[in-house]
Order: sequence, then C-alpha cells, then structure tokens
Amino acid sequence: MIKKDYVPVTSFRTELASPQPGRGGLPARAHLRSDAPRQPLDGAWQVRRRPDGGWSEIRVPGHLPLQGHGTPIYANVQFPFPVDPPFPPDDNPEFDHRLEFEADPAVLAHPSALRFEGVDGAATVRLNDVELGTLRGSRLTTEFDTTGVLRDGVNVLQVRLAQWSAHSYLEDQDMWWMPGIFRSVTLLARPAGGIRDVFVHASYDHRDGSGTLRVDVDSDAAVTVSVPALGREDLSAGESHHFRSVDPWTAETPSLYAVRVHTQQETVTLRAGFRTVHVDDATLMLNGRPLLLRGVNRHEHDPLHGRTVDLATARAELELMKRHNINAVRTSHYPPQADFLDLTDELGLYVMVENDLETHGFELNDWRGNPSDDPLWHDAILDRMRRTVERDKNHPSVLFWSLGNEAGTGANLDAIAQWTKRRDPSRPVHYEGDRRSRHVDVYSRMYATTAEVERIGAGTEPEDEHRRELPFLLCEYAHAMGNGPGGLSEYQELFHRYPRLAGGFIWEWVEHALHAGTTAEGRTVQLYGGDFGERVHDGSFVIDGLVHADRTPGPGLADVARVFAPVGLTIDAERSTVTIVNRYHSLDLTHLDADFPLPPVAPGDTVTVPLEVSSLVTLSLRDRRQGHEVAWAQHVPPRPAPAVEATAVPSGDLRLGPAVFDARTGMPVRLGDLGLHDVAVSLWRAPTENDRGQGWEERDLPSMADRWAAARLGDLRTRLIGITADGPALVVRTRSGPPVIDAGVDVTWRWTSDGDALALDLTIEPYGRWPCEWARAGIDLRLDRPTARVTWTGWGPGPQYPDTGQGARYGTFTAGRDTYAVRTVRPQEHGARRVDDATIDLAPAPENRPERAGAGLRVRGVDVPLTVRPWSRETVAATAHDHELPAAASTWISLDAAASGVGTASCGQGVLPPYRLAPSTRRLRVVLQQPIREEPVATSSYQSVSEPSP
Ligand code: IPT
Repeated sequence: MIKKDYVPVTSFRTELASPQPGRGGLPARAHLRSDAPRQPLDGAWQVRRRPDGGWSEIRVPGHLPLQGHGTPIYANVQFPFPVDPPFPPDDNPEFDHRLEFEADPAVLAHPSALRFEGVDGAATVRLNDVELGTLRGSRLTTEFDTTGVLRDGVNVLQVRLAQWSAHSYLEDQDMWWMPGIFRSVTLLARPAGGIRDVFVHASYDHRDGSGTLRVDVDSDAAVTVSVPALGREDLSAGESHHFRSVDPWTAETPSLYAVRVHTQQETVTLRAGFRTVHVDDATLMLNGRPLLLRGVNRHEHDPLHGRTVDLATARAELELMKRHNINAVRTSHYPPQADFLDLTDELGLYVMVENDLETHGFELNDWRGNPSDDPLWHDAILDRMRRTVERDKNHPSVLFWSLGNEAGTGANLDAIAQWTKRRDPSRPVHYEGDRRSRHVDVYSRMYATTAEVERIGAGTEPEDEHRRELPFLLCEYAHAMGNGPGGLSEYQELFHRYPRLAGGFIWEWVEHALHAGTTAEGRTVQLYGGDFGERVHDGSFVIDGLVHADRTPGPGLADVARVFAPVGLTIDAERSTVTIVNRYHSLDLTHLDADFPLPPVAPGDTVTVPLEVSSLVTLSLRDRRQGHEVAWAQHVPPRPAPAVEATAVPSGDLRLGPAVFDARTGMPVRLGDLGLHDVAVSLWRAPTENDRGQGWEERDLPSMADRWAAARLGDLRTRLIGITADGPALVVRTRSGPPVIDAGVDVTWRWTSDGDALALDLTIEPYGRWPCEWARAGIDLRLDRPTARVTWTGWGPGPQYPDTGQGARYGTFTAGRDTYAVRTVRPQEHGARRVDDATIDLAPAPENRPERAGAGLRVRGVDVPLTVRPWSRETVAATAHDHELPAAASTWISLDAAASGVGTASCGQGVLPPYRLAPSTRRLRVVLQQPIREEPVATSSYQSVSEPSP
C-alpha cells in the first residue's frame, strides 16, 4: 500500500531554493569494479504527479516526460523560467517515485550504500521512512549510507523529485530539460575492511619507455596491489613503482594493464594505462609527442530514451567514431554515464570530461547574479567539480578536466580550477569561458574563425605572456547543423600547419531529435524545440549533429572521416608520385593494408614515392585490425564535355530533334515523350540552417537567407526577349529578375541536337546592382512523375557543395529517391552531387501501367551539380519537419552552373570567401536525353523507396 506523504511540503519546497550542495551523501569516490555484492534497483517503479496524481508504473532509468509525465522543454541559452536566483518558479512539476524491493541478503550482510548515478532535477530520498538526504547535480553520482536502514525483507525507497530548483541555474546546458531518474540506481555492499576509493596514477616516460605506477588506496585494512601483466603481485599502495618497459596507452594503442587492489574483505580491479600528457613549448604533448585532437562533442541522446543511453549503444557510437577517424570526445556538457569511460579506455579515444555546470542564461542578463562569481554558490560548484573528478579519475582515456561550459567567469570557477590542479596535477584543466586563460592549462575557444585560428597558430594575435605559452584548441567548431558543416578542410589545414593548434571538437556528434511515432506513410516523426508547446524554446537548434538521433550517419560524417584521415595522400599526376604524410601520433603505417607499395613512414614524417598515374587512380589505406578505410586519394583525369553533333535543325514550329519548345516562354516542354515542366533559370536555394544563421565574421549583417529574402531571390520573374535560329542552334534569350529591384540576369539558352540528345549551352549574365550574393546559378525543371532512383557517374555517394563533400569520390553510384535527396529533420537545400552522367529513373504511373522503356531523364556534362527531389524549393523552404513533407508526386531537378558553399553560420563563421557566389557570368553545358533501355523499367522494385548502396 502507498504510504502517506513523508516530507512536509514546506521543507521540500524551501530546500529547492537552496544554493547549497545536496546533503547526506557519502564523500565522492570512483566507481570501482568490486567483488562486493550489489543489487541493481533498476526496473519498474511507481510514480505519481504531486500533489494528487494517481500512481502508475514507470521505467527506471528513464525520463518522466518521455513516459507520459509532463513534456520536454528544449531551450539553449535562455532559462525557461524567470532569472531570480536561487529561486525556482512555483510552477514546478513535482513527482513521487516509489520502489518496494526485497533486499538481497548478500548486500544486507554488510554495511551498505545506495548509489544514484543520475537524477535530473532536485530530489529527496527516503528509505524505509528514514530520510537519507538530497540529490543535487543531475548528471553526477550520489551515494548514501544505508547501513542500519536497509532491512531484511521488503524495503520502501521513495524519491520525491522537483524539476526546478536553485541548481537549475547551474544546469543550463543546450539540451532538453527532462526530469527523471535517468541513470541507474544500485545498492552496494560496503564491507568493513573493504576499499573505499582508489586513485591510480600511471605515467609514461617516452625517453626510455618506462612507466611509473602509484596506486593510492583509501582503506582501513591492509592492502595489496598487483599488476600481473608486469609480473608484480605485491606492490605497496601509495608508493611509486618504476617499470623499465611498458606499452604506453594512446588512442591508437590503447594498452591497458589490469590492476588488482585487494584486502581481506574486498577486491577491486581497475585498468591502468601508462601515459603522460603535458604542455611543451605551447604544444600539447602525449607521451612526448605532439597530440592532435580530431574530436567531437558528445551529448548523451537517444531519440526514445533521452539521456538514458545503454552501453551497447554507447559502444556502437564509439566504434562508429573510430571508423570515421575521430579520436577524441568532449563529454559536453556533463560527465557521461560512468561506464562510458571504460569503453573509451578500451577502444582508444581521448576524452575531455566536463563538469556538470553551465550558467549560460545569465549572459542574456549581462551576467548579473552569475553563480560562478557569487560566494553563495561556492560550495555547490566545488561539490560538482569534486564529484566529477573523483568519479572518473582512474581512466587513462581522460586527458583533460573541463570546469564546465559557458558559465561566465568568477571566483568559484577560479576556485575549482585550483582545486582540480591540486587534486590531479597530471591532467590539464580546460575551461573555454576563462577569456584570459588565467586558471587553465590550454587556451580554448569555440567557433573562432579560421582567420583568427590562423593568427593564434602563427602567434600573431596579441596575447599576454601566460597565454602565449598555452596550446590552443577549439572545444567547439564546425557546427554540424543541417547541410554542412562547410569549411572543415580549412580548419584541419591550420591544425596541420601550426604545432600550437591541438585540433578540437566538432559541434556536435548526435542530433537530439525526439521520435514520436510514424506517420501513415511510415515516416518517423522527429520533434524539436517548440513541438511540445513550449513557450520558451530554441526550435531546431538542437538538431545539429553529424549523426541523426538514431545514430544513422548524416553526410557530414563521411566528410569528417576524410578530413580527419591520419594519413595524408597526395597524388601528383605530372610527376607520377604520391606523397604520404603520417599524421598518426605514434603508429608507423605497418598496420595498414595498401593497394600500392607503401613504404614505412614514421609518425610525423613525409615520404614521396613513385606511382604510375595513367587514368583514374584510387589509392586506399585500410586498417588491418579494424578493417575500415583510414585514408584515400584519387586522381581523376580531366574529362571532355560531352559532344553532341548539331545535325538537327530547328523547325518553324519550335521543334529541335526530340524537343518541343513553347513559343510563349521559349522553354522546352517535351523531350521525346517526356514532358518537361517549369523550366526556368534559378538563383535561389531553400535556405539551409547555416544560411539562416549570421556568420560570426559579419555579425552586423543579416543572414544569407534574409539577404536572399530581402532581394526576393526566390521569386524571379522572366521575360522572353527572343527566339532565333542560329544555324543548327535554337537560341532563346530571356531576362529574369526579382520584383521591386532593377537587377537581374540576362540568360542565353543555346540548344542543339543530333536528333536524339538535346544539348544546352547556357550563359547567365548579371545586370544592374545586385544587393546580395547568389545561392546558385542554374536551371530548374520538373517531371510529373516521382523519382524511383538516380544512377550517376561522378562524385558520390554523398552530396557536395563547394566547401563540403570531402568524403565524396569519383565513381558510379545508385541511390533511391530519399537517399539522393538527403532528408533532414528540418527540410532544407541538400543533396547536390557533381555528375558527369546521371539517369533519373521515374516511378511508374499511378494507374500502375508499365511505363515505356526509358521513362526518365539522362543528364550529361562535366561536374554538373545535380539536385533531384520530390518537392519544389518553395515546399522545402516552407516545411518545418521532414514528416510534414508531402508524398512524392513529381520530380524537381536542378542543374547548376555554380553554387554557393554552405559554411557554418548556424553557429560560427559563414561561407569562406572562395566559396561565395558573387553575381558574375556563369556558364552551364549539359546534354539532356531520354535514357536508352532495352527492357522496360522493372516497376515492382520501384514501388517502395529502396536505398541501394553504391
Ligand atoms: C555553444 C554551446 O556551448 C553549445 O552547448 C551549443 O549550444 C552550441 O553553442 C550551439 O549549438 S554556445 C554558443 C552561444 C556559441
């Protein structure tokens, strides 16, 4: 039976406004793998909304709003409540949780502790009507002593939780607000004479290959420490032991040594990795060699379970990262579930563990009242840092401690920097918000432009002496939102050029869409800010990852893999050589399989070898151990533009070869029996998320999307100037421009044909004073059946814009309609491939009559950006969610003479100058024809959208 209320309302509520740390918890310590008994308390609990909701079942771990209790709120910087610290609003969802369980006699036989690994919100915990204490710090572990409270038979555990508290002011991370017991709850036997805590210190001396190990143990009993792999069973705790030769730990060589710490009552096992991270001459060094971070920011996110991410999923994420040459993770913006770090130790990734601290919303109030600089909050902030460091201090993969994210500056941050350095002098301290780098060991910034990063790398930026000695990293850059990130290569090139630049962490790994079932057409409903009726929210800004919420890769991931390649390969066709740069930290290249003679190359070295380069050459290096491709290069010889002999002559009724033209518009309306619709010149694209942002280098200007909107770039009106026959060519002249202004483009369409194919030589010439750069310069047309698939020779499989698509290579590919179009949670321009020869196969007619052979359109050219999708640009631009796009009924095709880059202005710099599209004369040469096929298109395989791999 459910007991009556156990805490007087006033005290629970009053305490929510306290800026003090939680109370009643045991001192913070590491999560240890122990042989002491433990009892998981995860599973079905009871929950009710206070004050008068009914009890129902809930899954623990889990978030309340994802199980029908309240709704998620997405807000980035802004607090969704009045900034009135330390007070939470009265409108504050409160819940009671309850679990009845039988205590495991094995646990009961000892003193015991109850561990909460993550409870989002502020909570008070009672066991068998005894108050154990309070939980504060949503992503941090708390343990309570349950000795003497835990009893034989049925126990009753109660957790009263409020969504908002004083601590909400410290937890303003850019993510969903979602209360709940979202990580595991466990009962632990804590044997008398057992091991309370362990701190493993393992360092590596690169000069002689030796290692030093010190294992500090907190125990009342006699302790023995053994490291069997080093042949030692008897190491004294608390003393340094020197080993003449050890295998160092790096992300490339994650060598771990089992360490066993033993008392009569308890044995714990850890895995030590010998490595030393330090700063030398403003360069970040690992084991005596410069370290380059090819990192991503990782939030914990699952589209159904929020920040409850099971370990199998976390492992799959890390393996996916490794396969894409990512070697580092910043656990933005809180410590991850504890076991995650076992995986990074084992798989080999460098980790920056970040404290659960962000007070960003104060920035919108000029940082008035920021807890980071108010003595009232000192203890709570120190408590968070302490719990972060104590929990994760034994992981070799953890190279840095980060004090938090976007918490301004202040004495409390200074204090936790000092505390951290004292507690763990072996790891650099990071905090981006320390604008003067007074208390940190690395100079860190977010989204600094490549121009500035270059100055920082070159040392030409004015800096004080202290900062000048620090290595530089970008804790966030290359905002991977929607179509993008553009401009990755430029950052990487700087990282390679200047030793001071230690690389950085792309923002971000995974999109935080929440899935809410499927539509009748079978599309997943993916939601973002505002979709839950939030009155304060930040819309789609939470959809900004290299992989989608279900962890399927977006196109940017292939580009990252290429840009992050640990081996540089440059083919010089003229000299018939390939230059190989080994950018591994410590591996030579003997672990790679190559399809060309690969000489040994020491880390950091460059070697040039002869290579026969006749026609198309693709070089590929694969990691023999993991089987994935780590680097590749291609030489693609120049290809001539397809020639069409102009043998047909235009007729008086405006026919040319297979084509029929409309006398009123001058545009082609038929190609054989294929209807061509809405052929027109076009300068616009459906704004990407990056087009909608203001570039950081030009913050005083409107976004590109707004500039285009102001110029009405998407609303060109066309006037036919004339149609003439010029020998075998039909020449159409048009003028197009947006309303209101006196600028536009003069377009010459020169058509020729050999009787079968139709060649277009198009010139777009600007006139007047253009108020903005263009998004594209090209043509659009529509076919009145949906696409079944696109097959092309050109670059693929992923899309390319001038500053993206580094992962695309030359070949022949096939993609289904959706894969070609590249669907994103929020619809936007996407999917252009540069093609030489592409065939767009159309789906059968609705009445299911088999189409005649060749239903579709073939396009030839050289490197022609081709976009194909089942919606018009206007529809794409006007639709807020992917699942709201109408079902495919037609095919919209764009062929470009030129396109603008995409940049990362959604958060960061805009399109770099070489990738911008200033109005100027552009030329497009393409050949259109109906595909020749012997067999009719097999209709059945086109019924559903298949996504064949290339
Ligand atoms: C920066 C935040 O640190 C990160 O959490 C995320 O919000 C990112 O921006 C954008 O997605 S802060 C921003 C004001 C630079």
